[in-house]
Amino acid sequence: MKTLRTLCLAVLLFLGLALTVSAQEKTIKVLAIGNSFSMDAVEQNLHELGEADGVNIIIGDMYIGGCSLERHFNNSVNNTADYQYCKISADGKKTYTQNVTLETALADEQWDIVTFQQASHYSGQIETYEPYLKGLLKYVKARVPAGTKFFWHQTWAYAPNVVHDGFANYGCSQKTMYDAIMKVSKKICAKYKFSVIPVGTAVQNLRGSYVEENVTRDGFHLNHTVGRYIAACTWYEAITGRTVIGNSYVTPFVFHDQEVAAQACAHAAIQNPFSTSDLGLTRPAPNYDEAMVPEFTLPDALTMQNGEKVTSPEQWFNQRRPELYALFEKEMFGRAPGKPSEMHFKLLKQTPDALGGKATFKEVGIYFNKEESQYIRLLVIVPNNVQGPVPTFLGINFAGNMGVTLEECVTEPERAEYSRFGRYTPYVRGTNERRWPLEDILSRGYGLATFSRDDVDPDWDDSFTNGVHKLFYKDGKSHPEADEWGTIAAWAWGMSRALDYLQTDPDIDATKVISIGHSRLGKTALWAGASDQRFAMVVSNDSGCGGTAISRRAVGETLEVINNAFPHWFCGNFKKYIRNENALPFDQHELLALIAPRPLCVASATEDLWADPTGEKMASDEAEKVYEFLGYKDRVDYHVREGGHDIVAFDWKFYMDMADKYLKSDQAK
Ligand code: GTR
Repeated sequence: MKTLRTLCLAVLLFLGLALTVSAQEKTIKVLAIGNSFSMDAVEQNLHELGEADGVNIIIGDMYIGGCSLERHFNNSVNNTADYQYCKISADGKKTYTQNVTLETALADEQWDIVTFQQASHYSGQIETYEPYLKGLLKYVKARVPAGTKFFWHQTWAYAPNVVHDGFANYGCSQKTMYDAIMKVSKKICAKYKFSVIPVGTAVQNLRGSYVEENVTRDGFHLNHTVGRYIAACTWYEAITGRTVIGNSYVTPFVFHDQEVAAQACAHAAIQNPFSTSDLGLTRPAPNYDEAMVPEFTLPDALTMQNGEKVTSPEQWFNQRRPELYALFEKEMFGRAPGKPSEMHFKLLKQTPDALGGKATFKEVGIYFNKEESQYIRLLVIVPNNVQGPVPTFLGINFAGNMGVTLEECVTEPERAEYSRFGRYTPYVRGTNERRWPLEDILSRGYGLATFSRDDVDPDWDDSFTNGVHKLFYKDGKSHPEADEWGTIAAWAWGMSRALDYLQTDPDIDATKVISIGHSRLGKTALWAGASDQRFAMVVSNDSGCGGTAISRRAVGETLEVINNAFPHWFCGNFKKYIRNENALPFDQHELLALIAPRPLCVASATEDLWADPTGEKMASDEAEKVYEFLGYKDRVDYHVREGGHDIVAFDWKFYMDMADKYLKSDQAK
């Protein structure tokens, strides 16, 4: 597979060089008559790609949100001053002018190229084009130099779970939408002799690569990282005739693997604009063969970075632990802010006689700001037959609070509420019930608190525009820095905010709250436990790569695969370790050691090879050595269940036994 990929890149590089040789250095002036899709494509990266390649690009973008050809045409007829005009001048300076007419923008420069496009949801519907495009083109032609060329900006298909009414035009199918856009853009280009800027195909090529669906921020707009980058790459090749492959412009927050894929996919789209190309840029096949595990030396948890041995528990707690924690924070998960000063809680709903009278269900709003625009809806469930505050499991859920139980009283979010998440898959009541054996939990005297990961940060690479991150941007920034929090750190931060609330709830014994999670949320439970020592115990179920599996083994899921498939989970710095695990200043056993001396449960499943059970066991054994060094025996419990990737009552029994042992007596203190 690797060889195939190298071969593909070599061929592409050759084609690219062939173009480069014949290209002339010059200034190109391009005006887009567009909407938010042209904003995604030309208002960043494009000028910089040119600069890195010796081409000066002057850019104008005429923007009205969602603007269709019909509206552009009407604006031309009425000379309507409705546009935001973004201008990027020769020196790269960007200015925005409001209330501009098409006439003004067309007269602003001697444009070499003017581009047209249709509103994305109409792009594949030919009946929406005329007579508007014809009229608009006529209007533009009368106002630009005779030599001006006209290009068609091909828009792209939506993500499968987009919240956009226009997706229904294509039966809510990405493939149908893509095919329709291709058919129509081909027709339009032939009819008007437009050159095409095939961003729709470039994006679709990218979706077929290891970048997968990590292209849009809300299902239709491109994310600010690789999404916008590939659009600019495509524009660059289309308007300059020069290759983008190997272009040295490094855009912030797009990492090397993404750059390589984006350049190759844009380049292939130029060669083949109306259908996708298979570039062989797929995920590498996983290794499950012990004989193929690379040789490595595990970093010793009990040796300081300067080589000094840790000789006492004090030295662990005062020096080594803080040092290790800081390394994980900086290189893997990213630094999170503290408790927001405007945070407040509200009891939204209380059902005292749920589950046939066995439990009280509460839903609590944990609001992060005064405006209450961002909040966790925490579901708190406590047994009714127990006197006084109860020890409680706190874990994030995958499928919404209503997915945890069939109990009707749990609120179903309205569509508007989902919309704040952007893309969504509607929750289904009780869909994950088997993962939360409520009757067992309650009958053993435990409470359960849970919330949806969407509340803190929806789980896709939206370039940190839709979750809590935006509440904390300072100094004009709009993206976390390389050492600042990714999505897992944000979820863990959310766990701490939920614990802040639990500390105020008289039904909960907040000194006995257990951080629990399965899979990606098991990684989260570990980081929450490492970052917040108020958690009395930690449970990591089938957490695998980036959780309890040793990264250096590279069995099943690797750092290469996880960072490409989920670029948002870890911080920017973590990308340095892709195919470079030996450079990591730690490995995952040391993350587990950060939990010490609090009780820790780790679980694997026999068929969950993707999570590398052997590596998970190795990490817990290694972590146990630290516990023993600190004087605590039997506080790391590892079990492996028959079966696949899941968390079921069988696993919970281990967790509750462990909690009974340590939290129901006073040994945890
Ligand atoms: C997989 C991912 C794993 C694991 C899992 C999950 O696709 O590769 O790291 O976290 O998802 O969360 O279910």
